[in-house]
Amino acid sequence: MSKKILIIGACGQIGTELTHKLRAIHGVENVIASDIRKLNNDVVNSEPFEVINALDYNQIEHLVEQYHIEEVYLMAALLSATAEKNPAFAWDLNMNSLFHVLNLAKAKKIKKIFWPSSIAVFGPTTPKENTPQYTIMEPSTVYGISKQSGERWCEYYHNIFGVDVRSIRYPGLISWSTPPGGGTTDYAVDIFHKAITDGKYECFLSSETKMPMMYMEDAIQATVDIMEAPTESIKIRSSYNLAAMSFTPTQIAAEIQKHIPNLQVTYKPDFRQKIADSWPASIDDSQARQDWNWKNKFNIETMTVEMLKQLRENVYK
Ligand code: AKB
Repeated sequence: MSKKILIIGACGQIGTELTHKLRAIHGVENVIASDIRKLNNDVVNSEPFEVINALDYNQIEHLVEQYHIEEVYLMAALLSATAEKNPAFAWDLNMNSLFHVLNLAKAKKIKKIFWPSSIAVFGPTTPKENTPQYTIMEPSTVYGISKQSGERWCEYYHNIFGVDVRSIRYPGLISWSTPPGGGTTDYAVDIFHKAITDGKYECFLSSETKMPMMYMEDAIQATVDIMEAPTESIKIRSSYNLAAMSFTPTQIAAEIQKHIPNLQVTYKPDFRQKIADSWPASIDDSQARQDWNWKNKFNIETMTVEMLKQLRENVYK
């Protein structure tokens, strides 16, 4: 019998593509998608889908028992920009959903957990270029503080209770099928949509703000790979640095202009500039490459070609 998997937050930017990928690998009936709301999309319509509140331990426990779940991917979270507007709720959601899942594993009701961390765990005092796996971490955002605390708890539950929890510090993720929501790196998705629909884009960050980014296909592959890796190769139980490319708004605009020469980009930084300024510009992910053979497939050129192709073929037909 194939193992049963529960994805919490399956309708979000990562959750949607992760659900498709895991269903392709394990079979649709073995991957239970869940979210706080029932959207009219493939993830929901292809079933199984359950409405669930990630803050309700009993609801999660009930689903785990009902479907004999072995693995949980906890993708529900408030991202950096939204979290700054609603700090108390962000802390509640980002921390307590994690505790619920960690406690289910501690009670031996599930066997394995995936929990996403972020480059937001780093802060203004962290070395900015080639940020090491182990370094100064003084996050200055609510989201970053929650991810940093979450990492500590993951490692603690692994060391003290033997919980098999695995995690990646995702950079900004670029995807065509589901929009991001409430992040600081979201401009790198918005710019593609606006390039196609309007031929112009007003960026909410300044032109030279360099941040680490990754195409969604790579991020999903990394997620599957870290979860499938043998236990002994997962040497870090807080969260792994992960990288693929780094660019500024000017650089991504120039890359898109190779295909849409008339694209015009203007810059009007808002409150998200301060968040971006506190994050690394590039990441050293050699530990993930060494421990579980992480390799990115996409760089800025190939990602741009793929984004424009997919958006034109599937979204703006
Ligand atoms: C955000 O911008 O908040 C996220 C992240 C880097 O974790 N995309």
